[in-house]
Amino acid sequence: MSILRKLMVAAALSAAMFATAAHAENVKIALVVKSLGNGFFDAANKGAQEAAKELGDVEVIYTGPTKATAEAQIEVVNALIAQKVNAIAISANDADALVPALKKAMERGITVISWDSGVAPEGRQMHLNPSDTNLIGETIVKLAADYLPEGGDVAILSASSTATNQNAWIEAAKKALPEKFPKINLVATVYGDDDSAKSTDEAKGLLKSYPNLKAIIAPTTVGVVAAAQVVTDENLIGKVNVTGLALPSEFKKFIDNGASQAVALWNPIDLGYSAVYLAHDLAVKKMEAKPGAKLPIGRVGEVTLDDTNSAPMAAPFTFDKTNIEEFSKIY
Ligand code: RAM
Repeated sequence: MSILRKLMVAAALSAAMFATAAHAENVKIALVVKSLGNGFFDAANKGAQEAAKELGDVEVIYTGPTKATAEAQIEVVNALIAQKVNAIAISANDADALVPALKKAMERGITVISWDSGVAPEGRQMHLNPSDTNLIGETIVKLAADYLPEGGDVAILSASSTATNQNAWIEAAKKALPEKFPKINLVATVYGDDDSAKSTDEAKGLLKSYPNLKAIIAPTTVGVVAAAQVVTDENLIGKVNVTGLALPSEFKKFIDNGASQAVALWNPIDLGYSAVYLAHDLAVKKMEAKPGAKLPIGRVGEVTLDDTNSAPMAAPFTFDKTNIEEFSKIY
């Protein structure tokens, strides 16, 4: 072999080795959730892992604190910065408190998006809403109103008092009440922090304080299960209807026993899938998140960013006794 040829072979070999090494270096995307141990986020992680497989060069790090607080999430974000992940996709426990830590991440070249529960625009490149905020707000009240033809007192059992998503939905619900549901009387809003024990206590408190309560609306998959269990245990089935946003696999038994007539939710697997897809495209393909931008989300379709760089994924579905069985097998 001539010297030139030897050199060429060596160059080709080292290029091939370099290519393999580069390929082995996966893009690390952290899917940061409000808290671990929540079935909704576990379902989102399923979709996230699916997106990682499909994209091929992605490793999804599923992480979050044990309690749904902003302070605990800040620690998680700082650890991810130290770990030099490529992207952070966060469902935030507070719109503002996370901003400094996420800004630091962006300054270090980390792509940051929020999904499910948003961060203020200065702390992220874009936000993926599950569905249109006004539509969710209206849906959760309608779910109660549909079964209260005479109207009556209802209360909201939310997640944490700083949760961006629940606060936005509650605000939208309150806006819809006087005009679209004038016979529905919202008597209280309480917070169970997406913690089963606290949500149970808060649901019990509502039933004690408001003996005429006709419905509990819980726009959280953790709170809605706790409230339905309390209504079941206190023999109030038929008197108090529990509704809100629920994961069919966790909630089917309460549709079956009559503690609830109907609940709603979007597909959480698709939401986790879409969040990873977007984080990947911004980090790797260098797509730009700007108002009007159309960004693909794989098999789920496409989103168009509004002037706050936010976009909804899809409309929520309603689950009742006719279809919850089928959905409970999926998520
Ligand atoms: C809980 C969380 C999550 C919310 C769902 C509906 O699991 O609060 O953020 O989107 O409920």
